[in-house]
This record gives sequence, C-alpha cells and structure tokens, in this order.
Amino acid sequence: NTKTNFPENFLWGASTSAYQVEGAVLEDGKSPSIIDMYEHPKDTAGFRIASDYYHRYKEDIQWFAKMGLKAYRFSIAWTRILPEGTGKINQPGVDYYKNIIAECRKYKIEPVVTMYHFDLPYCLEEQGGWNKRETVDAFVEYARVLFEIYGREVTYWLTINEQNTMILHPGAIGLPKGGTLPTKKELYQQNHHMMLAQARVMKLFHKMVRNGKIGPALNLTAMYPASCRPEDAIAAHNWVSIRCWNFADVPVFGTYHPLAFSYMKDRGIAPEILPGDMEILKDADPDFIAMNYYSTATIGASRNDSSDVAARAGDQQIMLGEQGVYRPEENPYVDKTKYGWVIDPVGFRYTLRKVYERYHLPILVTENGIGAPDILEDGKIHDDYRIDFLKKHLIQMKLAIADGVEMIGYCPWAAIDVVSTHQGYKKRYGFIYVDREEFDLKEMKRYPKDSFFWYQKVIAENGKS
Ligand code: BGP
Repeated sequence: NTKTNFPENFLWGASTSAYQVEGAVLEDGKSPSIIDMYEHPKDTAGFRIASDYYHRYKEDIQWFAKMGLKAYRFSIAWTRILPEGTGKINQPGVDYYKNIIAECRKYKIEPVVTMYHFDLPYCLEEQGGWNKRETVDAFVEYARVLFEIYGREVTYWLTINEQNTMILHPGAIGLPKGGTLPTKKELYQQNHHMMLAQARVMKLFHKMVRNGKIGPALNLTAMYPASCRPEDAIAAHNWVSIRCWNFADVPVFGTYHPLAFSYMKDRGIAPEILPGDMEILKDADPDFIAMNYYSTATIGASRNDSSDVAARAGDQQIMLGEQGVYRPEENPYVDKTKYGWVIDPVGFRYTLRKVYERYHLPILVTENGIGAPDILEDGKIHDDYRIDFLKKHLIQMKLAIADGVEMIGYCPWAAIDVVSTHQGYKKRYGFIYVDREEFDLKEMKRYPKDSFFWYQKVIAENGKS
C-alpha cells in the first residue's frame, strides 16, 4: 500500500550533536569532554571550532526554520552544564541551551534533546568514567538538573546516543592518550553501568516531566545471512542479538538478551551484576525507540581464524567481525557510499519492521544520511546523490508505515555540515553547507544545498510523493 500518508503531526526534523557542531570547546565555563582530550586522525578538522554553531546558532536555526523543520534534534554538552561532572551548575551553559530551545520554539520547531552524545566530562573519565558506579550517580544528577531546567520546555528526550557504538567500537570516538582502549570485559561492565544510569534517569524523568517522552537512541540495523547455509543464519542471528537487540532489550524488557548474555558469560566478559541491579533495569520503561540507521549488515559463519576480524565489508566499523562468532560478508545487491558504507533503503524498511515487531514502541528516526565531499560552486551545492539517498529512504519509510510501523518522525543526519567522527570536514552530511575546508576556516558562510530545497518541499507537502 503506497497510498498511506505520513501522520498529521509527523516530526520532519534533522539532527546535530554538540561536539560536532558547536566548537567553543572551552568557552563560557565549559570543561573538556573526552572528545576534547582524545586523539583523532591528524589529517582531519578538529572539534575546537567545528561549525562555529556556538556563536551562530541564531542564524542556523533561522535556516532550519526556512527549510520548514518541524523538529530539531541536538545534544546538550554535559560539560557546559556541570563542568565538574557533578555539583556546580554553569549558568552560561544553562542559558545557552535555553536560548536554543527558545529559538526553536520561536519558529515552532520541536526540540528533541539528546542528553549524552559521546562526550563524557573528562574529569569523570579521569576518575574511572563508566567503569565506576559513581558515574551512574553523576549521570542521574546531570539528568535531574536538565529535567528541572528544561523539563517544561522540551517534550522529546533521548538518553544516550549509540551506546552500542561506544561499547562495541570504543575507538570510534577517538583514542585515549597512549592509545589503550578498554578490554571487552571492562566495556561490558561500562555498558551495565550505562544501562543502570539510563534506567534510573528514565524513572526520574517520568516522575519529573509529566507529559514528556523519553527513549534510548541506538544504532539499529537489520542483517542478512550471507547465504541460506544454516551456519550463516546462526551467525547472522548472533550478530543482530549482540549488536542490536542486547542494547534495546535492557531498557524495554528489563533483561539482557539471553543469547547475548550467554555470549558474554562464555567469554568471561559478562558484567558484575549486584543485588538490586536487575530491579533497577526493570524501571526504565521508554516511551519510544530512537534509532540511527545508515546501513545493513550481511553476516556469514565464522571461519574461526583471524580473517573473521580482518574481513571488513565496507568501511563501517559497525561491521567488524569476531572470531568464532560471525564475520562480515559483501552483499552483491547493494551499493556503497564513497566511504564504503552500504546504501540500503529497503533495509531501512526491513529494520523499521524488525524494531517495531520486537518492541511495539513508536519509532523516532534520529539519524540517517549520506556522507560526501560536497562541492561549492558559484554559491551552490548540487548534492543530487543526497536527494536520491534520502528520497529512496523516505519511500521505504512510507512503506514501513503502511506495513503498520508506528512512527513519530524522521531526523536525518545532519541539519547542517558538522565535523564527521572519522573524516573531519572532508565528509559532509548537512542540508546546509558550511564554507570551510579541513584546516582553512574561511568565513564559514552558510549556503543551502540543493537537498535543502528538496527537503523543504517534502516537509511542506508532508512527504507526498
Ligand atoms: C553516528 C553518530 C553521529 C555521526 C554519524 C556519522 O554513529 O551518532 O555522531 O558521526 O554516525 O558518522 P561519521 O561522522 O563517522 O561519518
């Protein structure tokens, strides 16, 4: 049924995250986050200035309004609100996000707030970060401050962005000084602590923010077995359980995914669970699932040698294999971006179906998009590849709605050009071009891309196609 329309109040939005867009990393009382202290590829733009949105948010939100956005997803930097991680509140930081929310409201743009997008305060990291239960308390304290200050003005809240990326691919957000990443055992312990933090925060939210809605924001992706060989099907099931469901089952069902838990136990990497923890996890009760979708995975049976890990189908870290568990395989039926990420619009519909079927919760898509080295020519950016990518995904999203999937909205990545996690400014995602090169800041003038005008029309017509 292609006649189904998008719901009346569908949130047509777009996303950014604080560290990738704001810059001003030590301004107005902000302290460094782990992002500011970690090592990043030397040949890419850093985050110190990013898109200079910290100083230009009024102009940028005006652009968003021009595009017709109904929602804008952004993250709050913990280090602007509580520079010491806990305790003293930094008023300029508080005011900054109040102003952003006020600007959104001025243009009737629904703010969608991510509380934590990879940028743990560095001072907490120095005290052990998520290895420590104290960080659970710190996150709850931070959340209480946010709900008190912004709870009446913001309806949609996201707890933690891509917890699964942080745990499964810890190097994705940079390398700690000295380059040593946590062990798997430590990572699953950190994961458990984040789960506890998230559950306590959701419970607190439902007490403090009466009409608000809160959800986890995970990178969710359907998978295909590489063939109809039964061993491939088992491996693919391993992959999706460990990579996706294990992270959403905990907030929704209050339990770890059984298969993923056996995997952790068998390898001696299961977290220490203290008495009372499982009761806390049962308190989470999210109102919706927020989902970042870029690609699908194709998974085959492990060959039980080191080639499982080396076999990288595409450049997406998300696809790394694990010896004895699964290996990524090439999918001959899908295209890839210039950066090797699988392009799979039909997989988007499939993922939406799978997520809805499993959790029966409305879905807000909080990221989806194509990274490309856009070119500015005579004040224009002809990003037809982006229009093509997004158009195909919209068609599939509409079909998913016709399939019965309940959807709140769609916030592609990104509202404006931001610093990419791995490729700096070489790889752009925005609807609005920021005129800077990797290391040449120029004037950072903003230009609407062709995709800006395309999306403007999509929104004006509520996705009619
Ligand atoms: C997601 C992150 C975003 C963004 C996006 C694109 O995992 O939540 O913050 O970075 O991926 O990734 P990249 O910038 O590496 O292309």
